Amino acid sequence: MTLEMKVTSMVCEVCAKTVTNTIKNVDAGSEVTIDLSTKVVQVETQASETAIKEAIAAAGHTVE
Ligand SMILES: [Cu+2]
Repeated sequence: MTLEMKVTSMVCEVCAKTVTNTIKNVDAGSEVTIDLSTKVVQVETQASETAIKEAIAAAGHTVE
């Protein structure tokens, strides 16, 4: 399924990379697309939205 969420704390490429790696730690087969200008993160994954949001929050980012 495709999930879409906003990670409002991302400000640069390093943040985007952190978020991407965090999501891939939850589901290595996921596809992550990040638009830094809108802070929208799209994830094609088998993992649950809750699991991904919790992992992003645990990495120190703010997810809506
Ligand atoms: Cu950053």
